[in-house]
Formats: sequence, C-alpha cells, structure tokens
Amino acid sequence: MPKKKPLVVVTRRLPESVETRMRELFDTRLNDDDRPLSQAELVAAVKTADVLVPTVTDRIDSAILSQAGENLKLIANFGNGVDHIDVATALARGITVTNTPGVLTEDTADMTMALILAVPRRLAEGSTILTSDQEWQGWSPTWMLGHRISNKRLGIIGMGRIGTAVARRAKAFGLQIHYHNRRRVAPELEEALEATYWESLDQMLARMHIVSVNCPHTPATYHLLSARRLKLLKKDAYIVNTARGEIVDENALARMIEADELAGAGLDVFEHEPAVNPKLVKLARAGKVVLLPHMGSATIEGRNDMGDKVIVNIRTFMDGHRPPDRVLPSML
Ligand code: 8YV
Repeated sequence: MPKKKPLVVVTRRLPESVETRMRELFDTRLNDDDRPLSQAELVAAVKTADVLVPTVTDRIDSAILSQAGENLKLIANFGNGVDHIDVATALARGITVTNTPGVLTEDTADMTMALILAVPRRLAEGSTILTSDQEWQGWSPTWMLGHRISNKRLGIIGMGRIGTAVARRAKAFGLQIHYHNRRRVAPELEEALEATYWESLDQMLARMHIVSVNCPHTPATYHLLSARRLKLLKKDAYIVNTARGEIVDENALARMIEADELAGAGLDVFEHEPAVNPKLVKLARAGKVVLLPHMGSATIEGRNDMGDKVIVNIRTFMDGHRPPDRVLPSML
C-alpha cells in the first residue's frame, strides 16, 4: 500500500510554483485568499495537521501548542526568524521546528544598505517632492542637503549571515565597519572587512554614526536598544533596523528623533506589526525617518528559495531523517 501523504497546512499564500510542488508532494491545505488565520483557525490547523507551515504573521505560542493534535510533528516555518514560535514548548511536545536560513541573506542586506543610504541622503523626502502638489523650483546649491556616508562609522549589532553581508556592502561604500556580537568573528573575516569588534555594546554605540540592527529577536535582545542605550548615541546618529521591531524601544526612538536627540532612522520592522507607531508615521511625513512595510526579504527569487527550503525540510523529516534547518532552543 502506498504511504499516506502527510497533511500539510500552509497558513498564507506562497508563490504559485511552491504551492504547486507542495500539492504534488503532500496532502496540502492552502490559504487561497491569504487572510491571516484567526486564533480559532490556527487551533483547528494544529489539531489536524501533520505539518504546519506558518509565517511571521502567525503567533504559535504555548496556548496554541497545548491544543496541538497527536499528528503534529513538524512546524516548517516559511521564514528565518522564529521569534513567533515557542520553540522550547514545541520541542517539549515532540514537535520539530525548522526555518529557512541563508536564502534571504543577500536580499535583506541589500534592503539594509538601501536604508543606510536612504536616510542620510534624504531619498524618500526627495522622491515625494516630485510627486507632491508643490512644484519643484529647480536646483539650488543649498537645497536637500543630506550627510555623506563615506568614511562614517557603521556599528552592526549581530554579525551573523545578514550582518556580515551588510558589512561587505557597507565597506564598498566607504563606511568603517564596527560590530558587536555574542562571539567575535573569525580573524580572517575581521581582517577582510577591516572590522573593529566591540565587546561592550554601550561603548560601541557612543562612537557610531549609523547603527544597523541585524541580530535575531530573542528574550535577550528584546529592547536591546533601550531608552538608556539610545541616549548613548551621538545626536547626529542614525538607526537602521531590518531585523525585528522588538529589538528597539520604538517609543523612546521616536521621542528622541522628535526632540532632535537622534538624527533619524530607517525601519523595515516594527514592534507591533502590522500596526506602525503613529509617532513614527509623523516623523516619516516630516522626512526624519524612512519606513518600509517589512519587505527586507521580499524578492520573488527569495520567496521561491524559501519555499524550496520548506519543501526539503518537510520531505527529509517525513523520510525519517533530520531536516537540514532544524531549530534548537540552544541556537536562539
Ligand atoms: C520573512 C523575516 O519575510 O524570515 C524572516 O525572519 O523577517 C522575513 O523577511 C518572514 O519572516 C516570512 O515568515
């Protein structure tokens, strides 16, 4: 008798080719209208599925996991970050968790670099001038002046895959690379990037012109850039965050930019997505911050690669092997 296909519940729409392949391989339930699942729908999904494929928009906490059915053995996350999944509780219940690392590194680093450039060079502000009702009065020597990024100090918080990819790009733009990380990176990499390691985040912050947040969100990094730490920054410093909103105290950040205690910020992620702090929206209208709707990894190529990874993780697991992208609490 042929082996029964696993019931795979996918919580959001995925690229067509990924969905087609999943339908061929598994007994797949898709979300055709792409509406985020309600709590009740998520509970129904974990009760029946063999495999759940969630995204960052699903909160898989212990309350949800406590209602998981006997069959649920794998949560194959479509995404790298797993801060929306209670990984420890999942493992305690015998549920393996996987993610999709590596395939969104370059895209996210590109978007980080775009924000590093956009804020000091007033990119969004300039572009809205031409589409607003006011007529452009023409070039002038003192108009729309931003700040040079070449030769400035960039402080990267989290020198993992994405942080390193940001450093490579930033070095090519003439920025001096500084970083804070749990562990110092290999000497060869430090040398190649001409990077300076700071064991003390506080000390690094006080010296930087631009700070880029590239670490995962874990209990240890929640509000890592707290009000106290933000006050250590120079008044003319910028913050760029393409990691997770929760790592920065968003209210404190907005307050300080408003009070001219910080120069500005480029943010792709927010503390309470999809809600965006109204103070930040006001600052964006005033041209002091650039806001993007969590699109750091949003490329067609990246999403297809993420889908491929999810499929490989499910197939390997179903074949009785250890999936390549297993997430363990000790990694977080
Ligand atoms: C993804 C992300 O789009 O992978 C991540 O951690 O933040 C995003 O870029 C999202 O997570 C998909 O679930």
